[in-house]
Amino acid sequence: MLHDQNSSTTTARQVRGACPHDCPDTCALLTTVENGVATRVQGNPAHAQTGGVLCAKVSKYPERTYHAERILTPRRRNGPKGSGQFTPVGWDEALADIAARLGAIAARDPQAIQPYSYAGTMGLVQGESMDRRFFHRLGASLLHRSICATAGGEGLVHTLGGKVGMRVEFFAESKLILIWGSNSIGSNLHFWRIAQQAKRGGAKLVCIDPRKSETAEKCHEHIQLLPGTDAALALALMHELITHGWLDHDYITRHTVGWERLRERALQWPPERTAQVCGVPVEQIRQLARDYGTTQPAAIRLNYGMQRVHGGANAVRAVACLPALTGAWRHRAGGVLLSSSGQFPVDRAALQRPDLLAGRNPRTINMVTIGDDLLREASPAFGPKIEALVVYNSNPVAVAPDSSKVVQGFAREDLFTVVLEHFQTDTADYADYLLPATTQLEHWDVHVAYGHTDVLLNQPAIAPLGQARSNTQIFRELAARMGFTEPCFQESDEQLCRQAYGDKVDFNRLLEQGFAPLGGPDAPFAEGGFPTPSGRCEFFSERLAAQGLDGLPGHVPNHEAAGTSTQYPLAMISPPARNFLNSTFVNVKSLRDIEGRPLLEIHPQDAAARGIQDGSVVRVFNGRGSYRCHAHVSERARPGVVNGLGIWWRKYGLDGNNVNQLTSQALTDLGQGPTFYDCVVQVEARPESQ
Ligand SMILES: Nc1nc2c(c(=O)[nH]1)N[C@H]1C(S)=C(S)[C@@H](COP(=O)(O)OP(=O)(O)OC[C@H]3O[C@@H](n4cnc5c(=O)[nH]c(N)nc54)[C@H](O)[C@@H]3O)O[C@H]1N2
Ligand SMILES: Nc1nc2c(c(=O)[nH]1)N[C@H]1C(S)=C(S)[C@@H](COP(=O)(O)OP(=O)(O)OC[C@H]3O[C@@H](n4cnc5c(=O)[nH]c(N)nc54)[C@H](O)[C@@H]3O)O[C@H]1N2
Ligand code: SF4
Ligand SMILES: [Mo]
Repeated sequence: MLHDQNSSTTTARQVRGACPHDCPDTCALLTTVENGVATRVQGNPAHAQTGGVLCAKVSKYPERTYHAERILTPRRRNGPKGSGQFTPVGWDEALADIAARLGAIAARDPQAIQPYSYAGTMGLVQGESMDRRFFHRLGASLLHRSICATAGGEGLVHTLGGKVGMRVEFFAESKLILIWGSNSIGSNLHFWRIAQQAKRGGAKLVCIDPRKSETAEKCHEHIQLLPGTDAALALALMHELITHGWLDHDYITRHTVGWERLRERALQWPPERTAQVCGVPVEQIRQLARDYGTTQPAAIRLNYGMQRVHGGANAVRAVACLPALTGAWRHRAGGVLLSSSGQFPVDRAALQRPDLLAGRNPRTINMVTIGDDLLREASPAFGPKIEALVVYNSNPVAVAPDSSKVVQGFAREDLFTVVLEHFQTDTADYADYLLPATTQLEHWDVHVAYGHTDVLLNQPAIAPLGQARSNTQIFRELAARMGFTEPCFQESDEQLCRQAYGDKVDFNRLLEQGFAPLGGPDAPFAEGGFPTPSGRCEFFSERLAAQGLDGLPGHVPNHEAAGTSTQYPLAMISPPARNFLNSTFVNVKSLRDIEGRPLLEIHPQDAAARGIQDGSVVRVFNGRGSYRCHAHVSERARPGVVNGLGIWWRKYGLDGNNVNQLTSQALTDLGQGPTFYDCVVQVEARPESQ
């Protein structure tokens, strides 16, 4: 018999939580706990966005939590750097030594200490509270947390004014949905449920993606364009909207800026030119424009897959202009959604306490270029050499681009590395100290979402396993040992949860229900009111122009465009595998078994030209490195583009590496983001014995 969490008389109870993963859906969880053991993790049926359904990955959360390989005691390195050899050590000894080592570096220059974290948990408390306070107080270098979304984020800021857009639930009423740069079935499952509702209501679904993904094959139409050509496609759509008069002139006049200039730009992109650039049939572009220009309400679900290229921000800008041209925003089922996270009223200053910097202004390291930066010597421009790294909520050795540089950096004998983790990841292998962290079932947290607009609370379901401690607890204790006496280092996780939203969200409601909708208008920009400086949708951005940049969205070719190199004639993208979440879950056997082994999808024509058989071992290489894996000869890949699904742990690879051996540290047009999908390679048949 199951009882509510407030009942203490039974042995089985259900605890309300939130999925911590970097996924737009941020599901509400219900964890069944029997005799102190979490036996089942389910979707909370009371939460509309979750609808009682979780993805396959998080349904396996107990398997991950109670995994035999969980790190449950602190460990100290006892072999060469990177060997992954450790001996258990007590918490007191580990923390005292870490504090002493960091203290000695800080006495010379605290900027030689580098935090490195991302969204292993998206929780505001375990991800961006006590940790930030600690590093701010210390005066450590700051980190530009750019590895995912900064290009798209900047694109939105300079067009719509922020990470704002349609309410996801209203896509159900749309009559045309463009799923653009997103494999929703794999990485935004709960949006796909909504798109199915729309489909049943007669909506046409169009997928725009270089890969014939699980989602692309289930849409009515698939535009299989070359990577990094989305802005060109959006400009051609504008060209057709203009030449056919499919425009809402009233909306344009009242709620946009820069129309005349955008018009001139778009008229340079007739479908014939665009078809060449995008590598798709011209009629497909015309049809897409006709559909978009003549169907109301029309909605666009963008995802970050289309902004991991040189022109990622410009592409997002170009697409985000479309709904203002047709007046799609007038309908609650029209507009665009990339991320909703800008709508959450988080009190980050209270959580992160930047005031603890006390007037210091440390340098900022971009997490995308950690490979190069770990190898840099001290210089006036760079500042001190990085002497210590503290990694948590991230697995950079597997996920950061240009891995051979990253590995070389992590392998530095003179680098002191502390890793807070659940498992011995590729990054943990390089730790001097590996500290056991709690999972979402074992700690408090409070969440934003980027694919809906509900706040979620996560209450701990079980006690920490073994000697695991939460990130917050580890930073609290390090602070104490470093002599940081400010009262903010004593605050509990529950206090931090309450501070995140202050009085903006009813905490009692979160405690009782597990979630609380933010509210807000159904059709946010029906009457304009964009959060830009002009209050309008900015086709032309004065802010960009003032920086000497193009004020209009334009097609910015890839750093490494498909077909531009004879040596490396194929473009490679490396989108996520459905059963992993970035590099999380790769070590969960039931999920790894579904994915099988690291694969490179290659089109039958490209395979035949190279004598490559399905299932055989191939070598994929470019000037940065070489990676062997198995070929999957399949029309999931388009001609000229190969797909290296990610993100496998290096240690599961044939040669102990992964696809990031090939990706580059080059940055995007705005936001200094990564360009994982802007990469050229050559592929050759390579028998296993070689
Ligand atoms: N199962 C699963 N879910 C995930 C993740 C995961 O790893 N696995 N990752 C999470 C993370 S970190 C994020 S940021 C979110 C969003 O994650 P995204 O990385 O946006 O993931 P996808 O939705 O798979 O979108 C990627 C799609 O973009 C396509 N693509 C690649 N290059 C281009 C291009 O130039 N143009 C266009 N139009 N499409 C392109 C790829 O083929 C792929 O199908 O999802 C999250 N959800
Ligand atoms: N080639 C290629 N590379 C990519 C991408 C791609 O599409 N292709 N995608 C990029 C994108 S979009 C992203 S967002 C990044 C993601 O990169 P990361 O944010 O590094 O994501 P993960 O690989 O999932 O690693 C998160 C780690 O955090 C740990 N963790 C989870 N919860 C906690 C906790 O509470 N405490 C501590 N201490 N640890 C915890 C997990 O065990 C896991 O090992 O990768 C990027 N890299
Ligand atoms: S990973 Fe995404 S779909 Fe899966 S449970 Fe978490 S939020 Fe939901
Ligand atoms: Mo991401």
